[in-house]
Amino acid sequence: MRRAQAYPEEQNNAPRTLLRMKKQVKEERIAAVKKRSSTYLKKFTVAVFGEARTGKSSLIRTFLGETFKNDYEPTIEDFYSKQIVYNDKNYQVDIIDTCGTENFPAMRKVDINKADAILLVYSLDNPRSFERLRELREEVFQERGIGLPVMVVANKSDVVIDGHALEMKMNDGSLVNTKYVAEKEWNVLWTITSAKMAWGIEDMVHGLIDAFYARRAQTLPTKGSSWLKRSPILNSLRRKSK
Ligand SMILES: Nc1nc2c(ncn2[C@@H]2O[C@H](COP(=O)(O)OP(=O)(O)OP(=O)(O)O)[C@@H](O)[C@H]2O)c(=O)[nH]1
Ligand SMILES: [Mg+2]
Repeated sequence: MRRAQAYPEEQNNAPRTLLRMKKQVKEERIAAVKKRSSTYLKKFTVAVFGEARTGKSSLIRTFLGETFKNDYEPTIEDFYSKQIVYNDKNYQVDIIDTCGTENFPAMRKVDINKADAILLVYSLDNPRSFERLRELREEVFQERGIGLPVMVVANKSDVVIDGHALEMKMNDGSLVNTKYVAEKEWNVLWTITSAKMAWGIEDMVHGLIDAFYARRAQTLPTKGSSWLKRSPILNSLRRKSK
């Protein structure tokens, strides 16, 4: 009986075809993992503090895509959530809006401990609102140390007439450059916004996310350290924070 014989070319191509198939399967697997990690929703919680009427709720509303309101309604405490895509990653940004009219230190402590990042808002037409941030920043540092990104937000930039607006006259009569004080003395981030004109709000949130991941990558041990090699959880955290 005659047996079907493979042609010599087919015999030679068989290992190559197998290799190609293996490569294809591997590529499909990598693509699936990449897709899964980009659709994975990272939760990011921001707590917003500052004096009454500085525009905390207005900033949040503008971030959520709502229309700006001229009328004022004091906040007790509110929670908001929005999903955003930033640098090909999906985030669920949870925001804690706090009360500026009353001082609730116990509530603030709880909020600080829930947060991945803090916004400290002052209004460019109210120097006292900037002075108040000094104490708030101190509370945050005492509670969470330097590991938590803090951003000072100069809101109501639409009411500012000239470039000297960042220099505010304080109660003691001194002229203070608020950006300089925030960045150099308090060691925090600083940004400028207008909730009314929807200026700078995306940059504010993106800046906080960047700072959060930069800090997290810094606080994790370096790749070469021996105990890290034994820690798959820390390794995967490092990969996620990139
Ligand atoms: N011109 C201008 N007005 C603003 C801006 N942001 C807020 N306001 C106004 O400032 C007032 C206070 O705004 P809110 O957002 O309620 O202030 P808040 O900081 O949440 O106040 P509390 O909830 O009491 O702590 C309102 O009348 C707003 O319309 C802004 O960027 N520009
Ligand atoms: Mg409010």
